[in-house]
Amino acid sequence: MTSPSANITSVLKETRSFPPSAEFVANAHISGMEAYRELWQRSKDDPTGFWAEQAETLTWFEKWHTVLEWNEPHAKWFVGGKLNACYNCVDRHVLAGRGNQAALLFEGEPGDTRVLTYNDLLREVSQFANVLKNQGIQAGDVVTIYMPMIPEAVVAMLACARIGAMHSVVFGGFSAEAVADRNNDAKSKLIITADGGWRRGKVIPLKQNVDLALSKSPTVQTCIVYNRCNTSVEMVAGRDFWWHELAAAASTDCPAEPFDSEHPLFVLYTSGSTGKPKGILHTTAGYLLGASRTHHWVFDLKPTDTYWCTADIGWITGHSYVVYGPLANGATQVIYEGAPNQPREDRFWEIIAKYRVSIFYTAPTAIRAFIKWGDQWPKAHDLSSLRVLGTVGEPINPEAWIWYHTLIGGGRCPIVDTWWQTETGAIMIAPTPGAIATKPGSATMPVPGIHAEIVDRQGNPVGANEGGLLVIKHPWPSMLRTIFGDDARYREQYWSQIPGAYFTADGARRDDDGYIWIMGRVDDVLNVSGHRLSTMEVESALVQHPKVAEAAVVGRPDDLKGEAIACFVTLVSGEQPTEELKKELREHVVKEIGALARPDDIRFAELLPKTRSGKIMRRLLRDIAAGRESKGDTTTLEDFSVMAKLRESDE
Ligand code: 6R9
Repeated sequence: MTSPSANITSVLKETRSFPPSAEFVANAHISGMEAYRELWQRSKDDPTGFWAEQAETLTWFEKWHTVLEWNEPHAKWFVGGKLNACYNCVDRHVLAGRGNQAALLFEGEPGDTRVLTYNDLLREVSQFANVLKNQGIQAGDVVTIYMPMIPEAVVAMLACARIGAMHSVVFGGFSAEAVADRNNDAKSKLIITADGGWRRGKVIPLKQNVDLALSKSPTVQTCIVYNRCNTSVEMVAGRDFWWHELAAAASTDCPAEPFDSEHPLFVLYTSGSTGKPKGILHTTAGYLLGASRTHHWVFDLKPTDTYWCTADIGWITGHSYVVYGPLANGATQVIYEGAPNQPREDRFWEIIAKYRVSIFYTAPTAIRAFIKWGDQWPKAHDLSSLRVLGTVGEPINPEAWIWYHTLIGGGRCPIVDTWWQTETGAIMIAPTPGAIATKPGSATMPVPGIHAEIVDRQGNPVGANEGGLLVIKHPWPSMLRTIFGDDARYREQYWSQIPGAYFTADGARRDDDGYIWIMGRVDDVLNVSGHRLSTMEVESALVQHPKVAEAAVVGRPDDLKGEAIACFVTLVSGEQPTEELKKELREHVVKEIGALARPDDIRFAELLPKTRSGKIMRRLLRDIAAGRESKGDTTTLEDFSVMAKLRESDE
């Protein structure tokens, strides 16, 4: 881990403040600052009492007897309770007479559309749950989902939840190697995919990747393929089955079974500071409660809203704010399959106008791309239906915030900048928009139930405006329960760094008004276009190439992506540094991890800067990659000429 101060420099002084309109406040679920403070204080004074009240918003088959059993670092929430996450997301809305309400308004990239009501969702999910059962899937089994953003991806997740199987969703942009690694780590039994998915007018060949992955995934016995693009794929007899054929033979009746509150709901892999992604494990009741309550508070969802979160279900944002949060709350939401610039740069604005979207949730990296594409695109559309805008995934720079506020929000929509992590399961720090005035670039204050602090390495709170480490002081329902198959790593990474607190690995500061400003990771995790990627993952992909001796990977500031991937590579003796080889190495990383990890810069070096004890001095490499002078201490550097040579080796 680097020291926090290495990452936490140049803090922008941003003083503008944007209070919600009186009308917004009057109609908000949490209306006014007093109401927020009262609710938050109540949650701090009596966390279990507070969460027990909140848990009444879920539908239980059996009520819990103990709200929280906490044996640090292991939490059990709502012990003794029984429920079904899928029932909460689907059945209960149908039973309440809302079966004809649209749940999913699907827009495919080529322009095809479908509407699934809650009735439709119940039928499709029940039928597919029976398909899984017919393939021998039981409660506790792991099922991999590697699909495009189509309604069947949501159906597949909910079908797993219905029968108590854990899903492990792998983002469609990951490579076959990455799919195989995740299959093997989770010991997945079955994989659900599609022939392909549409992206920028082309078909991403998902099934082809699965074929490669399955040659290295001995635990996976079955593959179910949804026909999305009508492309020809190879079907292995006895292993591969068409979704539509299995579904046609399955009953649509599959009652939701009761599961314990702590029954595992899913595992989702994310990058940590080592080369091996971590399987973050979430369980049923606490996760569902966190996702649904934060969705209610932060997006201020009303029955009249049309909600759209642009995240892919391959990320935690897709899990919590496309599937579990909005569906538990009975939302009507848009899901869109493809790229924001297909066929043109106004696809998102066209969709917002077409469906009269009122709540829109996206990432700063997308906003920066929209800015680059030009104001004419949003200006050509009627965006007057919007009333709340959200961002997630990385810090949003004030310029992008103001553009979003003005061009997209017409100056009237609160922007909820939501800070959270795969591990936290749900939004932790964000404005409740009818209460907290927003400031561009600040995620503002913790949501009710969350006790966030900024501390030094010893765990002592730091003063106002001092940079420190962001920690969470009390367990919360949607927190990860462990790292799948590696509880020691769970304890070590999250609960051993700072005494008595969950360590987020983010730096932050609090200003004089008590607003929290997130300052980025303090570990070796990159944030590339809002995607988490560990420098070690890219390094280990590079050194797997036979011509590479050693590699060091660092982040370089990038206007569009937030961070770009800069690689320093030394070659085995006898190999020549050529442009061809750079290309080859880029493709090699794409093959090992996926296109999202494609290196931006590759520099060949004779040597990497190391300390006398042999540690690569990444801080210096970061300076070189960014084209900066190195200001910090270089006295521990073993060989000074290395730096001069590296500076000459410009990309
Ligand atoms: C939800 C999600 C988590 C990391 C997190 C932090 C960064 C997320 C942010 C933000 C500043 C925000 N991050 N939201 N930084 N402001 N609003 O993104 O989960 O993929 O696990 O990434 O992303 O560094 O630690 P995940």
